[in-house]
Amino acid sequence: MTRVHEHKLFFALWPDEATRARIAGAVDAFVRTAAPRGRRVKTERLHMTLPFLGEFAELPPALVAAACAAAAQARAGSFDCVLDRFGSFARAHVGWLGCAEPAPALQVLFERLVEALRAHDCHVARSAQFVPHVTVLRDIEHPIEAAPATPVRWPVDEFVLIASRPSGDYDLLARWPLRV
Ligand code: 2AM
Repeated sequence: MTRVHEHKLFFALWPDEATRARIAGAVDAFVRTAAPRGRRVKTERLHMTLPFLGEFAELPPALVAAACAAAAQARAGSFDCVLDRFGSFARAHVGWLGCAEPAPALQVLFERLVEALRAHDCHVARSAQFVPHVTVLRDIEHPIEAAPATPVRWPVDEFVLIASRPSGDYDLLARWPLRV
């Protein structure tokens, strides 16, 4: 079957190399002990999804432009994101590393982006249920019982707009610094 909507557009937090390596290390340790079934997300693609703008047969240039204009207006400060627990979204068959207590500034960033996107007539998928997480496993067979992880401190000072290609590769279209 041919999949048509293979280009995705979404905002995200994009870890620096050191944070990326620490997340991968935490996943190594978790996989060694919990041995969950599933496909590991490649280290170079690990990210935290912020507002998701949709899936498309072709990326709409007008939407990309509107998303960039909205992002430029969304003011929020930098913060530390602490990733310290594993969990899963069983229905989506994904395992993740998330936050026991998400930084309030992360929620603020998400809400400011959603507000700015709406002001630019951009539809945001599932905007009411932001559960901060980094997906680390796909196609898991069973739910992962919530488990603490050795905390990974992720200093966050920017957010990015990503387009994913049919190949699964990500293009970083633009980045914005976090400052109030
Ligand atoms: P995830 O972070 O839980 O894996 C690119 O596909 C990113 O967008 C993924 O990281 C994925 O979530 C998220 N995503 C995919 N489809 C989505 C949808 N319909 N609504 C919200 N987020 C979605």
